[in-house]
Order: sequence, then C-alpha cells, then structure tokens
Amino acid sequence: MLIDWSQHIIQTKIVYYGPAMSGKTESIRALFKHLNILSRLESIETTSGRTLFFDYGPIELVHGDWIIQIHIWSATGQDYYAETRSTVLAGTDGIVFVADSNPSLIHENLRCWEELKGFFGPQLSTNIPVVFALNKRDLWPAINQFDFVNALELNGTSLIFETVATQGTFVIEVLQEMLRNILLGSNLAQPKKIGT
Ligand SMILES: Nc1nc2c(ncn2[C@@H]2O[C@H](COP(=O)(O)OP(=O)(O)OP(=O)(O)O)[C@@H](O)[C@H]2O)c(=O)[nH]1
Ligand SMILES: [Mg+2]
Repeated sequence: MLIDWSQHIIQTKIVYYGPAMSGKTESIRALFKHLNILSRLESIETTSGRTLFFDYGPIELVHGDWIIQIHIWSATGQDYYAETRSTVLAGTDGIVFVADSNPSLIHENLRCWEELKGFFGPQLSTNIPVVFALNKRDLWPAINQFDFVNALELNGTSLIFETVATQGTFVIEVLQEMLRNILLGSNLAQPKKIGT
C-alpha cells in the first residue's frame, strides 16, 4: 500500500483469487457495475470468455479528506495458466478468496487455498487480510459454512460472506470488509461509504 501523506492519497491493491469458474470475474464485474464504472474494467479473456491472465480495474473513493485508489485484480483459476497467478499476486494488500459453494468442488477450493498459502506461507491470514466469498449460493447443493471452514482448516475468526456474484449479492460488503481490514492495519480510519 502506498500512502501519500501530503496529497492524502492511498493506493491499495486487492486480488480476487480462487479455483477455476468460482466467479472471480463475475464478482468484479458486479462490483464495477454497481459503481457504474463497468467500462473501466479490463479483462484479458480466451475466446470462450475464460480469464486468460487477469481482470483489472481501478476504483476511487473518497473518505473524509482522503482519496483511496483501489486497484482490483483477478487471477485466472485455470491451471493451464497457473504460473501467471504469482505475478498477479505480487504486492497485493488483500485477497478476496472466491470459493465455489458446490460441495463436490471442495477439493478444488482446498487445493487453491493450499496453493495460496504456498505463495505467502502458513501465516497468510495474519500477514495479509483475506476475506472469503462463498459464491454461487443460488445453486443447490451449497456447502454450509461449518463444513467449508473445517475443510480448509480455517480458524473461527475467518471473514466469510455468502455471495451470488451474478446477482451482485454481498459483493459490495466483501469489498468493504476487505478495505476495513487493509486500512485498520494502516492506522487510518475505516471507510464508511463506497462511491466514485
Ligand atoms: N448461478 C451462478 N452462476 C455464477 C455465479 N458466479 C459466477 N457464475 C457463473 O459461473 C461461470 C464462471 O464465472 P467466472 O466469473 O467467469 O469465473 P472465474 O472464477 O472468473 O473463472 P476463471 O477466470 O476461468 O478462473 C460463469 O458462467 C458465471 O456467470 C453465481 O453466484 N451464481
Ligand atoms: Mg475469471
């Protein structure tokens, strides 16, 4: 995170991470759509609409006399492009882990979580805030939070939101929680309102 104390500008980077097709791009799209800045989102996709390398878009919000510039990225979940993921993660201040709620995909979620811990070490959540978006809650069956926490061996303080990216459900709340955690670590006050 970059803090310019003279201009009162904070720059921060957030990466949406998770297994293939869990809804990372859809979550970011819902976010930018909600903020009416969808045109700012750049996606590098395959011809079939899968993320080839990343999605990227900037969000700017005002909090008091501070300007917060948030750089939002998503990594591709496809293993074919796995080596691009560490590049996208470089220098991130926070991670939104977008998990698929389908119980049959719990091993994909776990594998991806282990991969992430492999990049940052077992102390990942202590060093970098992680917010979980347990996505696709509109589909059945959907894993319950208790089983999800157990399978990934998360602790009881993990921040988990049940999202439906295609409907924009809880995607703003996920970002707010992420920002709150990033900014708390920087000793700056919490943002209360998201806007452009
Ligand atoms: N029903 C439902 N479908 C969803 C939801 N979120 C995403 N999808 C669909 O799931 C598919 C994959 O979503 P993406 O956002 O492209 O997934 P991704 O995680 O970016 O995938 P990769 O970039 O390939 O790793 C798309 O068809 C989405 O429309 C959700 O909450 N509910
Ligand atoms: Mg994607």
